[in-house]
Amino acid sequence: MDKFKYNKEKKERNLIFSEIVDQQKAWKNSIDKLSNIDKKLLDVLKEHKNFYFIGCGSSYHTGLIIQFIYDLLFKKKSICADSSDFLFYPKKYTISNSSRNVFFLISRTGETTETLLIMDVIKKNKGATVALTSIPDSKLARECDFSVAFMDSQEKSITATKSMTSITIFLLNLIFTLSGLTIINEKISSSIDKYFKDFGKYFNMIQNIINETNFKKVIFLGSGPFFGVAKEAELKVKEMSITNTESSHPLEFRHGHKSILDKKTLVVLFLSEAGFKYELNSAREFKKICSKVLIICDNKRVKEQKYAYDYLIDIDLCIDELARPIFYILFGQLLGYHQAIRKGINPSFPRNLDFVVTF
Ligand code: F1P
Repeated sequence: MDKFKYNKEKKERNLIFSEIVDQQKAWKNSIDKLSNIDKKLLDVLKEHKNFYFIGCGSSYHTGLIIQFIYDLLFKKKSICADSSDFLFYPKKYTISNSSRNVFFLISRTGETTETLLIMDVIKKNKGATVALTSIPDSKLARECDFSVAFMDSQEKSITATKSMTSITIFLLNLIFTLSGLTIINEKISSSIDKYFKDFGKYFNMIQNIINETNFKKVIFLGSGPFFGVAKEAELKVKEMSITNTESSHPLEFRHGHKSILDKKTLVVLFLSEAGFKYELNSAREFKKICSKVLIICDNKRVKEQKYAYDYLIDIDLCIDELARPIFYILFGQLLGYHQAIRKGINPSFPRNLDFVVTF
């Protein structure tokens, strides 16, 4: 069978479906990793002066989410870069030459060329390197000072799903621990089973949305910590279903970009608390331009704002805004999955892509 084609008749569940469902177990194992972290690494992390989050593709999006939350909680600047930009412009990104720098190098495969190449650049700086990868014997894991391996998040699909969210939830827990907000970690852990109990509901809701309209474009909007979620959803739907996607901050999208909206466009808003009122008003505008609007939120007040959406998913966890991003990422994965199935494309093996991105 042509691995790029999805055989609807067989109604087989392809690889990536099981990897998406596996996230419930993988997230718990990820959180456990933090409680069993190498004592030497924990001391380095506690004594850190500057954090750097560097990676490519979905791994870069993890860095965007974590950087925003870290900077807000610690009231200081961390650095997030995609590996190629750090490689070409290291001076722009290295904020200080301190032995207390910590470079988190994020790579599901641990073999991505540009992420490996920056090791030489980083060695010219002081500081510790930490590999976050699903492959424990990868080149990156071998070359870094420390390595955290998310082995049960190893994937066979080219499209990264559970590997990205497992690393993200680990870093989220780490940041909340270092900032003394362990109560948020407890809420995250206690929410996982409740959240995945609704997986079937979410799976069917997204399937119905995708089957109702033959969307030609999907726009993902998110402010603050949700911008990285929007970028990840943009990539997942693009690579899984070969559909045109974009990501933006919600109000920024009104500055010219909204010209592309039409009846065949789905706008997905990952709603924040900070921008609540204005983001809903923007959604209302996009709905008026006859695009379909899906709002993902964790806020009961949204339901009555019927002018702002066509579809609403309230994850109903009543969780701190800074913990929500990890619970929003699934919806980009499910949109990509169902859009691919609708188009007869196998979401596990997108065309043009390789599992390991090397030169
Ligand atoms: C992983 C990655 C994925 C992306 C695509 C290509 O790179 O970029 O994030 O979705 O599947 O590979 P890495 O994390 O292994 O460096």
